[in-house]
Amino acid sequence: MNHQLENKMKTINLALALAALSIAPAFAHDQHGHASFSAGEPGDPRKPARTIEILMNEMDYAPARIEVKRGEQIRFLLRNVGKEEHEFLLATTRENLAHAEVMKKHPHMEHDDPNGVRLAPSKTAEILWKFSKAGTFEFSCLIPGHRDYGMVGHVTVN
Ligand SMILES: [Cu+2]
Repeated sequence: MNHQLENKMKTINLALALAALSIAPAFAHDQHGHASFSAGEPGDPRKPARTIEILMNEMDYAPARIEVKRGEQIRFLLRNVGKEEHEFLLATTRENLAHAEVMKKHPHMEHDDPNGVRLAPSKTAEILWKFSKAGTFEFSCLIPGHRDYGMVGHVTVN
């Protein structure tokens, strides 16, 4: 390899390393030390919540589209009715796609963040979430391949 090409390769490797570092984690901490999330915040169990049941299967969610009002709390009742493990990760599309790249390298990453869960077949879980931000968010399964096959749903917050 000539010197010029070698230097070019080094630059590319550095750029890739920096890109990997800039991938946002599922949540970050703000200046007060509180976790902050892209799709709102964990719900308050003392406050009212609307329950929405979501079935997870190969390879989709039902329903795959929901609408909520800004500030509304939703109790997601998640049921894996499929034959494989599936996830429900609530975030922005951008964050989920970045997370999916990480999961290609670490497909068995465990999730027990407040905004997501991984469920074995026939298991159920609940996620209480407050949609404090307006916008369009998504829930998806980031087990390699699943999102591309259709495991993505959308939440519109008005
Ligand atoms: Cu899945």
